[in-house]
Amino acid sequence: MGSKMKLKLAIQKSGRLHEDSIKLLKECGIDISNGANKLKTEATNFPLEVFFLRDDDIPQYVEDAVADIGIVGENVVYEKNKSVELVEKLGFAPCRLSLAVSRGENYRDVKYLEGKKIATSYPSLVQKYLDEHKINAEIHEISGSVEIAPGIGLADAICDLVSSGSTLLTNGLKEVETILNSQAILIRNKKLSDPHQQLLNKLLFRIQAVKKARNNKYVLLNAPNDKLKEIISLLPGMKSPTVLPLADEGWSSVHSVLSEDEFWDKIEQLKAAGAQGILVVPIEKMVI
Ligand code: PRT
Ligand code: ZN
Repeated sequence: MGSKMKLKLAIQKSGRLHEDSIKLLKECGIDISNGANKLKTEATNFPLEVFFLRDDDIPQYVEDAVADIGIVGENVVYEKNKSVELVEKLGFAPCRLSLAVSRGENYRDVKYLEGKKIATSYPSLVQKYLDEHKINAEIHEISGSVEIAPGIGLADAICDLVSSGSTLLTNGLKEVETILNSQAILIRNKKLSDPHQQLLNKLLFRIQAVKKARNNKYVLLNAPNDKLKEIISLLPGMKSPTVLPLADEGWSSVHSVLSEDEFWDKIEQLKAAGAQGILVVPIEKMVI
């Protein structure tokens, strides 16, 4: 307790989640020195201690309260099935856990898998999926290079993470079922003390502001006054758009915020409605 109390965060030591985890902390205004071979480090401006671990070990560490919170892929959390709580989806490292078979196979539905051999690093998620679909198949657990298993006769199908799909493609495989959609998430120990929970709330407030900012853009445009009403009706803004008169009479400058998913549609509509000189600027933080 007191001023020395720190929140302990576990992140991946190296790999696909490492950089984005560090970047997120940075965008939350938290400075950590990231020494290459360090096991742990401390933030200089937030009561946070950061542990660098293999991603597979993070759920266990958080369950055991060696770390209070952790950043890890959903796929790992659900495969390990540890007793931890999801705090927040973080939006990076998106991928899916999918079943794939050789491209030449005549695959119709999951019944294809009955009596077959499936190679995977995710035996428990695959077993759960098979049980749900009442399929009996043999799971062959391997820790890496799962995608070569069908080609060398080790298995009839595989279940592995896919993002672009190019690994499947180059190995002559086709994706046939998705069993889980995954992204990086923040997890927490189930029994955090009140002071730890308060620190987590503080961190979470920042993370949410960063996430919102990433999903939104600040838009500035010029509008002829006779089209102003139509243009404003296209813009959501935080409350409502800001409208300022331009030196050029008959024109106004309009400022607003647009979310990433509706962005291109809106820009087209704004142009069609007579908007000119449209500027789009990234937002650093967004607190609503
Ligand atoms: O050393 P450590 O155990 O910590 O790391 P790791 O090697 O186990 O994990 P790492 O760094 O490879 O991945 C960490 C996390 O990133 C995973 O648990 C996922 O949550 C997430 N992630 C996102 C991915 C991918 N995308 C991904 N494409 N993890 C792995 N892949 C692999 C996949 O296994 C396959 O080999 O990439 C290949 C497929 O990619 P595409 O683009 O060809 O489809
Ligand atoms: Zn791992």
